[in-house]
Amino acid sequence: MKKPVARVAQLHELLHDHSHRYYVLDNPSISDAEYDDMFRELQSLEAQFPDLQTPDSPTQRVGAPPLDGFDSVQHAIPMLSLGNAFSQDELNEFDRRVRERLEREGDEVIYVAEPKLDGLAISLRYEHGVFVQGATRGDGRSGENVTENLRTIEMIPLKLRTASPPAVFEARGEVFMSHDAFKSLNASMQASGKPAFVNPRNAAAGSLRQLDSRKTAQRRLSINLYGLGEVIGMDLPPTQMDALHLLAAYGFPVNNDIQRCDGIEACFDFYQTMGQRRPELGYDIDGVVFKVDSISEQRELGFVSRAPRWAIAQKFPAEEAQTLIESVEFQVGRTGALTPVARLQPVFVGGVTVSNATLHNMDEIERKDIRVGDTVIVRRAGDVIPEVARVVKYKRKHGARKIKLPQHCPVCGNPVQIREGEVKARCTGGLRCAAQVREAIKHFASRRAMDIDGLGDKLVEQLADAELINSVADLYTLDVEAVKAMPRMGEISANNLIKAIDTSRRTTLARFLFGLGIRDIGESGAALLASHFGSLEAVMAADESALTSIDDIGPIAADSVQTFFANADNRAVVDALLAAGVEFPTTETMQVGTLLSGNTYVLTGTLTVFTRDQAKQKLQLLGAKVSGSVSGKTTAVFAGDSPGSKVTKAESLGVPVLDEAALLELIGPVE
Ligand code: D41
Repeated sequence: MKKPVARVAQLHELLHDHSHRYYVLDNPSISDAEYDDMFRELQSLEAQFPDLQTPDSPTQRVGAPPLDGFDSVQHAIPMLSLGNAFSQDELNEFDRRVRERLEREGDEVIYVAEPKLDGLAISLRYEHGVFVQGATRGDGRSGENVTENLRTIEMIPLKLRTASPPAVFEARGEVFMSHDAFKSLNASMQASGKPAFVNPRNAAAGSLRQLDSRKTAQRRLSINLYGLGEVIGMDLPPTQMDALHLLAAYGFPVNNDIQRCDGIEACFDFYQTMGQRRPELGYDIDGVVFKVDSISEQRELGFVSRAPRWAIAQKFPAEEAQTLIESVEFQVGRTGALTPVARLQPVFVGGVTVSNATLHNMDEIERKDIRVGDTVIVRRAGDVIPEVARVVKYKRKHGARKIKLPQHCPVCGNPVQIREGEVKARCTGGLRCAAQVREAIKHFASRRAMDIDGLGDKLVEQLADAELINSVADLYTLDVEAVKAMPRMGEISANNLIKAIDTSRRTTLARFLFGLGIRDIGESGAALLASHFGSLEAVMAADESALTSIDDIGPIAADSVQTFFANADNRAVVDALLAAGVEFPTTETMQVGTLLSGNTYVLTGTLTVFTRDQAKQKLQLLGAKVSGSVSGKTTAVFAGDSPGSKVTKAESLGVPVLDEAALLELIGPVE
């Protein structure tokens, strides 16, 4: 057996190496399970010998406590900005100036061509090979200290891959979000009723700005490095291409499409090729960057007003077009959010005809000073909804009208409200707003809520179109005849649906509360309310202090609960549901909050008798807390098959680890 010190060092080496192979080279050589085993071994050694836990340990990516704000960081060497070229002429002009200054009018300059990633510029600082600080570019002189957030990006090495690191090494690059990561992030934002990000760049910026690095860790950010900042204790590479190779050798991800181009013609070819390949890259680029390859030539050229004379960005033509705003309407979404949408004179932008464009919210309208009748620039970026980029002010006519937020919902007439600290206006109509009701019914019927088998989104739309359902309560008035009249509905499916609706009457208070679709109350919030209050009446009667006395229910969620039940329409729907026979078994309310209150459990691994969700619900019903992470406060960990690192953590903290049989004994089988 190796000494712990030696084994920890060896595990660092192995884990760094394998995570580099996996995330940077995209070429793993061991299985995830083997990786996890080593990771757990390291965690348990670190738990045994806390002195051996260092900031560059692979276990230290996530877990730093949330911050109150970001400190400002002075860049040792300013992060320069980039000049732009918008045409081939401007690019040729750049090349001419470079050759003139270098007194090389006769020959071609060697450039390096790089895709221009559409993200956020950042700097990563390593001291003696260890990652010590990460910062945003900010204004170029100083940015924000986002070290803990950057640390969670697996592509970033916590340690340089070299035996003899320089005293200081600063790498610079761009943090961005792939289209895949962006789509799945927005899907989950929308699923939990939060506004989606407008584009991957905003999503990347928002993710890097999280005060709680654990949130950043869930965001799947990417990074590419393209330059050096302060370097002390080693010779600088002689060319940009060498610098990129050095970055790659040190373990950093470097963009695959970077190319050396001899002369400006080759640069222009690169620009055109990248323009064509742009849709299939899987991430946004907004142009290409050309840099003089030779560092000594870069020095000779120097910079003017913070932009180097030796580099230029050639931007892709924006997919923009001019048109007229004919009117503005407010669309009502699932949570009642009102989104102003401009109806446009149809215009061709980036390959499609656009006749609607989002104005996002009232703040954006104000900021851009958009009015009805204005001539505007419409922008389309990738597969994002078209937006109004700006107003062509000199074309503004006398009659241009300011856009006013309606006081009442355009669909249901209930008052519109903007909550303090929020930008989105919302319809307060809740379950009685026709626009919200369809989404509400879909949510009510969904698997994790009332679990009505066979009632999919499409059928909800059809039933609502036929005006058979105007609220969730109407579901319980449906009969076979009515359902059978829907397109492609047979006798059997109709019968099955009615049966499924009938079955859903017997539910749990947690599912019912979740199914109501109260803002800010997700599945676990609903379970907490149910187990804490035990009855619907008690939840409806709860005041702010009663609600916020529950761990994990903050003032915003508490306000949402009160606002929901204060609405007479919502209360009428709840009454109608109860009158239709929706009920919660008494066993639930009797046991709640007593048997296991004060205990906190962690579930890990695959369970066989029930799913982890079922076990979690049951534990919560019995008054226990169920947490995602093991700490000294954990009562016990229940581990199913192939459990993760939580078991090691529990063992190192002396928290009991029990099996599924013990869990079954504690909470009984699922009914
Ligand atoms: O991909 C990029 N967004 C990118 C940005 C790049 N590939 N190279 C860059 N090079 C520079 C200089 C030449 C000044 C070192 C840049 C940027 N700057 C840059 N990004 C944001 C501001 C400047």
